[in-house]
Amino acid sequence: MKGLVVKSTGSSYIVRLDDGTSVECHIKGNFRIRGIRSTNPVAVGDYVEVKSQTDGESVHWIVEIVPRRNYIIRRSTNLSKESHILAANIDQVALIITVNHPVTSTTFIDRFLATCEAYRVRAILIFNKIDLLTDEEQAQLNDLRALYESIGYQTLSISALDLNAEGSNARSAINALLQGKTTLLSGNSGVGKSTLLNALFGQELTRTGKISDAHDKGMHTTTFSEMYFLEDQSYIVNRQIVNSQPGGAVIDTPGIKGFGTIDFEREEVSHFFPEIFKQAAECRFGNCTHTNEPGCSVIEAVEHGEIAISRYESYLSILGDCSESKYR
Ligand SMILES: Nc1nc2c(ncn2[C@@H]2O[C@H](COP(=O)(O)OP(=O)(O)OP(=O)(O)O)[C@@H](O)[C@H]2O)c(=O)[nH]1
Ligand SMILES: [Mg+2]
Ligand SMILES: [Zn+2]
Repeated sequence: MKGLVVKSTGSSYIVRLDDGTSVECHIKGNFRIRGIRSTNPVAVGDYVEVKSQTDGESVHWIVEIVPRRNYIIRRSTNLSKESHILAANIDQVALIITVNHPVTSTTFIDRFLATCEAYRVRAILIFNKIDLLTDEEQAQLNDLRALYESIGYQTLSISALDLNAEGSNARSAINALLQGKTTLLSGNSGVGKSTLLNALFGQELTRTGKISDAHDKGMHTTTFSEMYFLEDQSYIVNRQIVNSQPGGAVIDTPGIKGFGTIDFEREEVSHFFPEIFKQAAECRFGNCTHTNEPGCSVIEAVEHGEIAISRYESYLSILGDCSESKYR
């Protein structure tokens, strides 16, 4: 029977079968997918074929993965050869970012976004914990939002803790983003992914953790990936149903540290930075790497402030990965 992988702990998987029941499944040791070398051959969001052995104690095995519509994959660190599939068959990624407590670096954001571009998955930037911002951090947030909006990414700022408070516009903005879609929540540890999930559902579906006092970092509270289903929502105003929205699904995942890009060719990295790609059309040489070529129009745009330095530095850091992997 076929079913949807809704939870992955690394050693076992919960699959929601097409008949509505859920079973815990394992995979055989030699189960590998051609072409992808990852620590987890099966990911949340995968649609799979399950074989069950039911005489005596029942045992369930995932024996096949239905070809994926898409997936997002990352390397745990730049030097690691191991890669990890964050989720499969998703409509979009909501990257949760905090300007502080903890600090999300622009390198991390840009590596994540470049990966989404590479796998052609839409990414939305959700800046969380705005209730904690100092004036200076608020200004930083405004700059970041303006930067990413100018490149074409949708951004939102919220306080997950106050999401359901009276007068919060964030709730309806988030509902609109999520309805009818499968959304992967990702970001550094401690940015509030699980807090947002709980707020969306109005109950403690999953554990949240403290930020460490010493390092102002999250403590990797969520250790597995799980998909949660939003119910169809109907609002009743004056005894009339005014809006009926199709449900959607949200996948909470463990926080991640570095974001190593994988399998990018040097020549294609600029394709994953939309504003650099656009500018690159003006370069004199077709094979310009935009690193030190005289008269490079990308470098000029950086010098004139038309391309953000932080974005250009992220671009260079990914190019660095590419040459590193050649020598390994
Ligand atoms: N002040 C404030 N605190 C928040 C907000 N959102 C989350 N937090 C706090 O941040 C801490 C970490 O939140 P989590 O939801 O566990 O973070 P996470 O992203 O799921 O972390 P991992 O599971 O480790 O990846 C908790 O103490 C939350 O209460 C917010 O909007 N404002
Ligand atoms: Mg969490
Ligand atoms: Zn160039």
